[in-house]
Amino acid sequence: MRRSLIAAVALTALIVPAGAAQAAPPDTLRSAANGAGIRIGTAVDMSALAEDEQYRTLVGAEFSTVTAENVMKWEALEPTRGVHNYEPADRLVQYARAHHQKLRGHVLVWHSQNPAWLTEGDFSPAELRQILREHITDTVTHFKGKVWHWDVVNEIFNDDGTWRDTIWYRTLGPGFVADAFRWAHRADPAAKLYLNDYNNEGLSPKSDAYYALVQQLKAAGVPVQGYGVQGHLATQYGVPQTTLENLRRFERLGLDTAFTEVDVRIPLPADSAEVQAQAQGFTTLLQACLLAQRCVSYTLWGFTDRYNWVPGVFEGEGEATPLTEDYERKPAYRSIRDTLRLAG
Ligand code: 9MR
Repeated sequence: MRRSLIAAVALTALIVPAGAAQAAPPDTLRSAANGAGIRIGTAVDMSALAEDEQYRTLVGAEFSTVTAENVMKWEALEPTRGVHNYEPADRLVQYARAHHQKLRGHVLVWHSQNPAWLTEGDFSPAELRQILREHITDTVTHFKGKVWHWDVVNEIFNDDGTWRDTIWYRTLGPGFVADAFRWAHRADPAAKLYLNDYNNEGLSPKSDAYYALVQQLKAAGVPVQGYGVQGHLATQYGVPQTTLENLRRFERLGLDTAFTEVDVRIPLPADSAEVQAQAQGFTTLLQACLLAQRCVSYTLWGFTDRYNWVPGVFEGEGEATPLTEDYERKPAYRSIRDTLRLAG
């Protein structure tokens, strides 16, 4: 009796992500994801978390991992050179701990949302490399032990597989990627270090570029551990069909995989066919995660249309998340939940 109890506890510890089970109310994405053995996440808008009680409750109830939508980006962490503002990010760290959630760190090296002092600074290559090194070391050290995954480099390739022309590539050449992973690993050896991009779900020139890069990094002993697929879809473009095949080839190189920013935007006004297509978009990516061997998490880039980046960027498009502005569940919510349940 006692032995089987111990065995049951041990088994539960193996299949349920640690700390996730007790905090998951029934009939949530979180409880369904626990059963399926993956983490479910969302990007978090820190103003909404502070001001909107319903939002705050849902982040804790529905998700087992969180990502800062903006407050861990360089312009937020170091708006003035040498003056750091970790406070909003630290609030998310505390929230995540209180709700037994993992934290995805987003993002260390990107071409966007960098502080003006950096982009307008006219630094030499040696100075810029030193600045990047300090940024990565300081940031990863500050959050050491609190971050599950770091998105180390974000959106470094164009869709055709060529290097994106950024301040990093232009000034430092492609070697900044290996440097970034090495510096991050040195500062927190336990954090899993990820590449991250959009339009890299399926087999494509862009994902081929990542595949070749991972081969090179691995051959050089660079600590790269994850391939992050953002998963920003749009109903008018359909769903990439080769996602599972793509995840598997990265897993064969020894990487974990994760969906990091999933949403499915719709040209407005949305008709019912598009609402169904949206649900399908979410579940097709989720099924690829569930069928892959090492896909550890599926993160939504926001879970309610009340706070969402899409209308500000894509004119005439929106409603990209599984909950309405009033927190009502859409077909997408039910499809994600039911797909997770069936896998459990
Ligand atoms: O959702 C973020 C939005 O609030 C910011 O204004 C925007 C600035 O570029 O970044 C958005 O998040 C992006 C993420 O950091 C990286 N992948 C694309 C996301 C959507 O643009």
